[in-house]
Amino acid sequence: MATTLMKFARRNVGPGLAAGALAGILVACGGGNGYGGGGGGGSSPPAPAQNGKPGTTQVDVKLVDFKMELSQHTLKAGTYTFAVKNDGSHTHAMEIQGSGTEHKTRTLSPGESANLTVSLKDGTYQVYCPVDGHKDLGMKTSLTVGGTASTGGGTSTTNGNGY
Ligand SMILES: [Cu+2]
Repeated sequence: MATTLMKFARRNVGPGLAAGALAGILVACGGGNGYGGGGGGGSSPPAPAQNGKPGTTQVDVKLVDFKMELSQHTLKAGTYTFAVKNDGSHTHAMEIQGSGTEHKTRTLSPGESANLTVSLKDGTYQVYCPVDGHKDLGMKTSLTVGGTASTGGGTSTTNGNGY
């Protein structure tokens, strides 16, 4: 019996593979935790992949004279590490303010960088350089947390899952 099965499997290795891959994708999309059958195949699922530690994502911030460039302007609520780099020729810093919180890096000399880890709740945040006058020169931008995903439902959407 076993040999018959093996023969069968071998004969169908070509289309069998394709069918298996399809089944794997279906299982993955259904949210079941499969037996590792997928094994991280080359398919790209629609959900964003969490790399490494879940819940901590890096946002790159570049400070130049006199602008602030964020790698992302829309985030989900969660904990983020802002990797701030001063690429300008003046001293700069990054400050983030909103939803009742306020955090800032130390003042960075040209070429220096600093990391700032912040827990962000839904809301709109101002991100700017607190060095005198730089904000008015254009070193400011905004960051929206949680705004895009939830259209309806009000508060219930953000309660349960801590993503
Ligand atoms: Cu500045």
